[in-house]
Amino acid sequence: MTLPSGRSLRNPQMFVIQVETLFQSKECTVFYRKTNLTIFLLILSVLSLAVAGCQAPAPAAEAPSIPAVSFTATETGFSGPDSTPAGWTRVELTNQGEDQHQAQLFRFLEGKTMNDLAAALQGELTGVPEWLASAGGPTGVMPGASASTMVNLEAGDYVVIDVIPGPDGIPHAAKGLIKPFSVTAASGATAQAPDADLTVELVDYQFKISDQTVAPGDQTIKVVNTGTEPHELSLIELAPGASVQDFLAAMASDAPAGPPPGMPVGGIGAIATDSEAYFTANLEAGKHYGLLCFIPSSNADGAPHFMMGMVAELAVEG
Ligand SMILES: [Cu+2]
Repeated sequence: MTLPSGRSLRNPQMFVIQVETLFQSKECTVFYRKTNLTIFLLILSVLSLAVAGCQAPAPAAEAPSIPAVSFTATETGFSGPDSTPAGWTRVELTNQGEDQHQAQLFRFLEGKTMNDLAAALQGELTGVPEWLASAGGPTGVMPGASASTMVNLEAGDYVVIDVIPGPDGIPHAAKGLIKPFSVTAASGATAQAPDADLTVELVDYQFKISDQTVAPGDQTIKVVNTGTEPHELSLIELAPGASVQDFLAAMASDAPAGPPPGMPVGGIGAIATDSEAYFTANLEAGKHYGLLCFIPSSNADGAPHFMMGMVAELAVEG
């Protein structure tokens, strides 16, 4: 047993912490926190205890950081990996196209496949089919931008899809933004969920926000679906003085021409009932943001949830 090479003893407390992580046993560490004068002897005694067979359990492996899978969208398709191991995963989307894009993940249930999805997309969809589990992913990613979300992926067969309509009203999926993806069983320790600065609960049909105001800067937002339908959170940076209702009015088909008073700045695609996901938003001081859910409701002939009340606003301090 030797001291780790290159370690200085000028900061004994620091070294003790390192020793503690080497020998994670309460019996072995209980005498550590002594004064500087005795520290060296203590370290020696601890090391000799360890050499003498102190039954330290194997050090608890530090939870690994969240691994990333990165997709790139153009107007004709997605590029990116074909699979990833299960567990908490940072799903990133870089938009190299000319229109707004998303990378929505769905897991196939009931043995359904890409062929079933292709057939369903030919018909009139009034909601997410029950054989697709909504698994989140970045949404509302503008040209030239990137966004990431953190989702806890279960093993299975997935599709990465962009159902946002283009300027011609045709969903991007029909232009090629649809890609099979698989999640394999995890081997070894998996990452833990991140810490959140703000929690947004998705219910039928409302956003419940843990705080009505939030600090500026990078904020990690936890999104939990406690409703009975899949829900999403599309984050809109509102123009100064504009409300989220002003933004919605400008999106209506009979609205006067001109840019809407707000811009999508990310969020998280649809997640299933009783699931949670996270995304990081860079919020500007003093600005207001709109929260919208565009998911069509199977209970209302496909009416988007924002028309049923899934609209909220968040103010940033400063
Ligand atoms: Cu919704």
